[in-house]
Amino acid sequence: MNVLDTDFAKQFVRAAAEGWRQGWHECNGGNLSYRLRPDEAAQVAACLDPGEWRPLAEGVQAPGVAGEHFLVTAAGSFFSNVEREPQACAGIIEVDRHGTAFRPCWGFAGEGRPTSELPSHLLNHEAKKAATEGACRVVYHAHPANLVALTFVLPLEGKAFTRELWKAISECALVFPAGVGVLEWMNPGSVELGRASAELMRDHDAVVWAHHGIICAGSTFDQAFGLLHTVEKASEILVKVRAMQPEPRSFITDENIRTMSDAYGLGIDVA
Ligand code: 2HA
Ligand code: ZN
Repeated sequence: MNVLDTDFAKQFVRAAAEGWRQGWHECNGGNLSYRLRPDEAAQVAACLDPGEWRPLAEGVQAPGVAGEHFLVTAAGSFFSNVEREPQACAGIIEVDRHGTAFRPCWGFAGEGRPTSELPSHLLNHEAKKAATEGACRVVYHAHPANLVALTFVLPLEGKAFTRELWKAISECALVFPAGVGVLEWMNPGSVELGRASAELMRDHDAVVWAHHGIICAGSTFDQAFGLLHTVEKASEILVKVRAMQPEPRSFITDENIRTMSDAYGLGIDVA
């Protein structure tokens, strides 16, 4: 079956196009990856044309995703073009059986290569695959403006940052009861950023990158996209509230969050 006719590729293209329409992907900002199910890899096997093996990155090992196929955005590609030119803006890679190398198998038309954030994507996939018994398949990185603005004024610490988001709209505690992780500014595309994110991804589905953006994980495109959308919506509200009134008259209290946690079985420890 043609790669672009598959359900996973269609959903990939739709998520990228929608992220662009949300304004989260200036220039070549952001990247997206999907870990193919074995039946999906088999479905497209006839279209794959493997190239040379290349090392993942200096010292990077991801044995937890050895042998897996990923559909990923291409380095330098614009999300605004994914819908029009998916074969140039994305491609399929296969990770070798040791988890230390990859080879391009489809797409990346015109000398393309996988995203500069490939170490982050693969290390995050490895962490989430292990933490979710294989359920997690999507990793999505974007640059939403309100969230990035908040990283200039909120403490760059997961618990405190999460509390601010939970206090903004009820939806947050429901959508991410495990909270968000937060990292101070680190070099984009670096292995250190990938490793630090993957460490936090064991306990969270979203990690904020200060003065840069956010990386989210989910078992489906809707889940990863919806999580990112919810974090950004709460951030927009916080930015507006703080601009209007530094001391808001009311907000969602710890007691309110406890009530939601009990009502919906969220397992949140507000202490
Ligand atoms: O340019 O978003 O973090 C792609 C990126 C790097
Ligand atoms: Zn980025």
